[in-house]
Amino acid sequence: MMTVLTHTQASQKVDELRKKLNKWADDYYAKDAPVVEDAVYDKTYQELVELEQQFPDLVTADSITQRVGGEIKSDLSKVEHPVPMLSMGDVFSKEELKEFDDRITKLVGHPVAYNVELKIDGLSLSLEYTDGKLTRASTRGNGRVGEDVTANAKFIKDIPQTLPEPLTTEVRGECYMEKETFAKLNAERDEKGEQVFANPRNAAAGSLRQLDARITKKRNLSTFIYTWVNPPRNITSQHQAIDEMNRLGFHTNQSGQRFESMDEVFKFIDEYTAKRNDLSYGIDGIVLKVDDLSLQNDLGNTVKVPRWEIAYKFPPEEQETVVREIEWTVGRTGVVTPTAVMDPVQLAGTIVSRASLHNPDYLREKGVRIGDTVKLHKAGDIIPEISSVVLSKRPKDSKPYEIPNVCPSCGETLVHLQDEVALRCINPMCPAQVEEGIIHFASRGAMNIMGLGPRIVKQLIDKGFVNDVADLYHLTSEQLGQLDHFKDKSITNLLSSIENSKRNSAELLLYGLGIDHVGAKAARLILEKYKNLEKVSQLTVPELTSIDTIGETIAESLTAYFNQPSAQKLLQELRDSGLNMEYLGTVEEEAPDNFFKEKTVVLTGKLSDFTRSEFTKKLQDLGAKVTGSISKKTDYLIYGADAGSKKDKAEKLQVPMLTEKEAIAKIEK
Ligand code: 1X8
Repeated sequence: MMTVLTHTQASQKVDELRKKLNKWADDYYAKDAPVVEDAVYDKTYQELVELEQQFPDLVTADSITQRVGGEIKSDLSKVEHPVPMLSMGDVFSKEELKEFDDRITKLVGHPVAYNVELKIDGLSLSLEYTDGKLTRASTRGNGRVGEDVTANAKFIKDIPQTLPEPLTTEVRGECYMEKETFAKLNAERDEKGEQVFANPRNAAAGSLRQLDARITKKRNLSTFIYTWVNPPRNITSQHQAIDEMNRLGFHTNQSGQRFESMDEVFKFIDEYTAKRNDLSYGIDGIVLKVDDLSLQNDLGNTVKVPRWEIAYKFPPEEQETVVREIEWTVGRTGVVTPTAVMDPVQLAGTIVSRASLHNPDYLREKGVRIGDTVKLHKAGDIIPEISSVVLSKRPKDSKPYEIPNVCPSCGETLVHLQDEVALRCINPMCPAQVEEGIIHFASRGAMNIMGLGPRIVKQLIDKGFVNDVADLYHLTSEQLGQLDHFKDKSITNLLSSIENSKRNSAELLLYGLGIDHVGAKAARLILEKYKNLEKVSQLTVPELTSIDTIGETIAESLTAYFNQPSAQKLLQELRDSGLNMEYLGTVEEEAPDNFFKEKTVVLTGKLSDFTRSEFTKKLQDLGAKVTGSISKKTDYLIYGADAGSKKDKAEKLQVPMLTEKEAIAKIEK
């Protein structure tokens, strides 16, 4: 459906689309951390292209449609590409692919042969050789200027460092990470509590674009080389170029084929649409290239992309399956969360049988019923999510799903607290909550009791040894000896880690109590000010909110918690067991000497080189205090474009001012 927009509406819409796309492109290119699926990006981009075609006067030079790839923002040095690295036009259906072929046939005057290759899901890489030696490797960047990754490329095993002949030449291809390597890397990162990569492409980008090439070395990257920028004269076709590059020692993909008819091309597409999950590397489509190099040359480029090649992109991965059950689990704070349990299906490389339904509102909105066939996809390529119910497949006898009104663990009535979408069990003795609460208490960041993980906690509760966190401090080696596979060494280790935890600074204990809204940071701020946990347990809301950044929500939750006699009793038991109640102070790492150290700084206006939060973080790391409003205490105002009232106020108060560029110069000095 096409809606007709007025010029004003179109202008607003164009602005809105550009804003979104710029943000996404930045997440994708500069931070290697996409927030939307490619399909969503592509669809939004297409919408912008169409609007700009409809209203050509709205096209601006800086529109994202006028750029090749993303802008680059990184610490790696920049290199100019002798021949620009163009991106490629893309289509999403066989019809559009047929139109591409019709266009080519018409331009050339007769049907042509295509070399059809797999589109590798990685990042483009250029390799330059001088007299047969690898002298430069670079990423695409914005197409004209890329990033220098020469040092990194030395650590990619399948890139030849020297060629068998002293050629001075440039080849291009895709740098990628094998699916298995990616899975291992993410498992390791998860284990260490590091953020996992969203997909193999981001892992490859994050591993290649490293100032410290030793990191690249550890990541086991691979390449497929598919373009010869300046092939010798005897090479006259793309398929020959691939064969010859392979002979020179480059890793080339052997699945490509030369076809003379579109029917064969479509068969190839069907074959790989079915096979793509079985490959050891990710592909996101098929590339069609006019095989004859002199025809390629005749066809040339449009402003943005070559006329002689096009990518067909696979539809986003989606699967149908049947919902068999909706399971409810109780979290530490009593929030009860529904999960759909489905017949297992293969989805984008893994077998999936569960998807979170988040909360009752979400469940109602999706309208999922037991027995429903649903469409499943992966959000951010990783998290299984139900896209929709296939209503045409709903069983005749199906009934609307009824949200439970009692806790699946303790049977108490569930409630909606004011303004919350979540459903909660508010029974503090609820076994599921107790279990989650103890796991949290022992976790890293809280009391950090090594060896007290979920499996052990469950057994301790099931055997009746532990009913609350105070009981942990009465455990005996005789009791621990009754746990599965628990031997002498584990027993002494666990007992000594429990013993050691008694000496923790009190903010860890406060955080460990798992009071709703009282996170690690709030706990630290509160103890920093009031020093003693027993004192904290007696504080009033106004006393708590007098602390900068402690708001009503936290203060009310904390006072409500300690107003319960059971909480006071627990605290007393913990003290009687010898737990430290004092704030022992955390050792803050001191920032090195620099211009902004211990200065109070305000940011205003539109920044161009960083986001507001990046810039704030940078300044904080240098020991500056970044605040929101100008006062006489402000040392500097840093301003970007279109700065408004804050700049006026700073002028009035004669607060020194720096432009964004000046501030960056001071940081970098
Ligand atoms: C990008 C890619 C190309 C090929 C494979 N994978 C890619 N990601 C290929 O030519 N076989 S070409 C290309 C581009 O020109 N931007």
